[in-house]
Amino acid sequence: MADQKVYQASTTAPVNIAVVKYWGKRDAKLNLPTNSSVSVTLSQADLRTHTTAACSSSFTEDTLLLNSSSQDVSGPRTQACFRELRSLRAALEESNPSLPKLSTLPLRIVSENNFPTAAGLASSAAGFAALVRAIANLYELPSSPTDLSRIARQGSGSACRSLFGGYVAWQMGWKADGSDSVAVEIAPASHWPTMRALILVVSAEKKGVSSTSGMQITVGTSGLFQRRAEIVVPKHMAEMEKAILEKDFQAFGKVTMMESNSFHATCLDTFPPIFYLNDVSRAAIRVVEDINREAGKIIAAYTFDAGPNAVIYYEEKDTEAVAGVLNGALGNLDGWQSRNIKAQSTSAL
Ligand code: 2P0
Repeated sequence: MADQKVYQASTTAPVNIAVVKYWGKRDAKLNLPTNSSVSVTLSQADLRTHTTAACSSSFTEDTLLLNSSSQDVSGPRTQACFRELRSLRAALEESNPSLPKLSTLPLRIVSENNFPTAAGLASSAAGFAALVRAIANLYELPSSPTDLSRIARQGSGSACRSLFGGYVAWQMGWKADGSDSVAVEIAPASHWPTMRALILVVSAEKKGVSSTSGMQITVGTSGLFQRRAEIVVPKHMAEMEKAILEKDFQAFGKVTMMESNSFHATCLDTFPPIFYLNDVSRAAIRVVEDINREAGKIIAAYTFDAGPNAVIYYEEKDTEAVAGVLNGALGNLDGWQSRNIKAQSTSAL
């Protein structure tokens, strides 16, 4: 009788929120971006995907269960991740014939998010990062997080940044095969332990225009976009890395807000225009501006992704002046808090 043993490994990957935004692909198949980006990883205590990867000759086909619901694995992104990881395992098996032949066995992937779906957070980043690392652990691959980021990027661009905690850069790279388009750590979360994030849930509805299609319409139609990719982002990348290394919140906050504004300006400059911010989002921006005016310096920084929900960064010492005021102005705390880079959720609906 054939070996029907079930081999398995588990891991977690965190949610990341970009402070220099990825928007635009130069190669849609390999998910190669038109600009580099930087993200802050939120604490895994409350915001992470937990994934178990198993393989066995007793399984009949590759399967993926996300929050107990069966997902299609036949798409090119998931297939690219499976293919790359299997080929790395096959190379290991070839060089060490005593290893079990896992590379040919069907995979069973089970994933759970521990953050409320209602938070409206994009989960594809944590999802693909956890999927790739769980299979790499199952296959006992000697790959570094940066090696794995090259694979996770093919699942979803922003996923490459969730292979690290803390402050992470995705270097766009220049090569056509994408081998240099990888994530690297700028600093671990412990480098700036007082950083906090507040998530304002403006709407938990699914976004109207997906990131994948929205960014390609921007690339094809926006005149602002080219200037952003060639001039604005390289400047913001340098300023952001310096601000993080120097723990300079003034600089960090200014670049974070200008980046968000630049990204949403190119969305508006897309034809037809893409509107991700709504009236509540704009109200949140005004409250942050009031907070900073009152403080006489930048103590709060907003950023918005491909949807109306706000993420507000601030330092722990300013919790009352930032989170307290925002909660008072925009709604009731509905919250979850986490440890390192704290996340609180509040509903502004
Ligand atoms: C980011 N976003 O840097 C930017 C900011 C949204 C706005 O990465 O097509 O879901 O899977 O590579 O990674 C959303 O894009 O797109 C995103 P795909 P992804 O976080």
